Amino acid sequence: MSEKYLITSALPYVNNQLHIGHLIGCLLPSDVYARFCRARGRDVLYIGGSDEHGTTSEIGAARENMPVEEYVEKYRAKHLDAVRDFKLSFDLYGRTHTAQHEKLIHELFERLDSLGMIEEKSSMQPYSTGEKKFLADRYVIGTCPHCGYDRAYGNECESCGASLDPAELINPHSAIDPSSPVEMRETKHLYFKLSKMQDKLRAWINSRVGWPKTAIKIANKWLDEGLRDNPITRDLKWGIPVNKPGYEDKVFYVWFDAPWGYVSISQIATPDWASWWKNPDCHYTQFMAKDNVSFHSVFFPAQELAMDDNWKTVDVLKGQNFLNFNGAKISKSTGNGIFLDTALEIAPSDCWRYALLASAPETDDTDFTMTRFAEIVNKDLNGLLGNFVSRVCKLSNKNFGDTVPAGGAMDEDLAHRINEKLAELTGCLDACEFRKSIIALRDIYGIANEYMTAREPWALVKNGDTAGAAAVLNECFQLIDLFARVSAPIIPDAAEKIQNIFTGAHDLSWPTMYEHRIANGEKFTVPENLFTRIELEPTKE
Ligand code: B3M
Ligand code: ZN
Repeated sequence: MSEKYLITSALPYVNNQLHIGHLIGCLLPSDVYARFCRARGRDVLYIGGSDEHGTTSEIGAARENMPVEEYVEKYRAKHLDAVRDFKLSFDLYGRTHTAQHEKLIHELFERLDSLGMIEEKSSMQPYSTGEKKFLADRYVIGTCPHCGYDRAYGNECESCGASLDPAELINPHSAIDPSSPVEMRETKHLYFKLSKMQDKLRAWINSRVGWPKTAIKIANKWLDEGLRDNPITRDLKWGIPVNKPGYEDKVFYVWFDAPWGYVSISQIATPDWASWWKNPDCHYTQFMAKDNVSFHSVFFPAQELAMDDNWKTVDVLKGQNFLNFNGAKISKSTGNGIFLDTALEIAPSDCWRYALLASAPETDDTDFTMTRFAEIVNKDLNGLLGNFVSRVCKLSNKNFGDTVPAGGAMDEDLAHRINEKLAELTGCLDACEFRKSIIALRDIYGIANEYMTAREPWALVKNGDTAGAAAVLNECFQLIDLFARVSAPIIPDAAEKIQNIFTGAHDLSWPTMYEHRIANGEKFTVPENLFTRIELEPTKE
């Protein structure tokens, strides 16, 4: 039986158009890894979807003056377009507002409650006297006591970055109804007894390998500060109703339900879901941006471990740093960044996939610019890959017709150099180190180009060494076949086009060694250019 690989990508909130930060933060690395694992014959379950609950949906819907359900549908449709257009190969791109998800959350809550892991506590919470209801922290607006900014939220000030408690705000009022003042009143909430999980979680974290430094640091910071019980209910209407008497007006906190979306979406994706989720031998990798790391490294596994029901916890957590654009944060409200609905007007998805992976913010926050984008596409994809394929096919077609010219034994020196890089590329993809993977992939393209430049098949033809020219071109066709296989996880469209050059059926399985698979005399077609150069207008630079 082949090995089981569970791969999840963080579930983006459906409150905005996705941008290149989402793509490189979780969607793209997870897709490349899933494709790579499948190409190696692993049994993959690759899950993503929309995070539909939480205040961001409720506030967004109020802002656009539409019912939350409609608002969620509107943005989910845009996200689904991006999933299709950027060739994200999810087994299911699901959602959290489903009956299945609600059923699961209710069962899990009951389980935690029965184990004594849930506690009811009273606390002072912001209450809108005009609207006569409790407000989530994010719904309270007032003046920041630290910097004086008058539109600070109850949980944080976006001007000075201070994290706030709503009771600290000066002149607090409701975000929805600014005429309504807010005061602190007593109310009860349910808490998950996270503090009880301190030792178990510490041991669990210490047993993880292959996490990026940033992710380990975040998890350890929480543990070092001492885990505190945290409230898992909220005074909201939109969300999963709390299945406990006395909590009819409340819903579960979005971060209590969202990570379990990976499970409920898996349950909808396949009746066989437990062979990943309840299987200790399954290998589980999660992808997310660093602001999601604490929830995935502390809160979610703490719940899983607390239940003691053999839930699969994450083996490798890949938390990316942030991608900036032109030196500033990507943001819909400031308009800074490239959004996925318009990115394809600039270049096809393969170009974004490759250039973003080459710029993956794996060790630090990274700046991305259009100049950088154009340079990468023009040099690597158009130059090293596209031109090579095109030159080999054209030169061969001109001198030998539409069949692959006869070759002989594999060039040993070439094979040695290629195999070295192939091992490097395989190791990097296995470790989900995407920037390094792109360097190794580019090196493979580069070695092939050097080979052709050194052997000069056009000069051999000219000098009458037809057999010599044929042998070199044959080797180049074998390299083209290799390109398709090793490029497929990263640039799937181009890989498919390259594969279609040949009339024989050659799978895109991951190669362990460079091999000759293309038969002498196999028919081929000269493809259209695989890539076009990106010429930037001066204003876009
Ligand atoms: N929706 C945060 C975000 O969109 C959150 C991730 C949930 S993953 C289970 O960045
Ligand atoms: Zn402030």
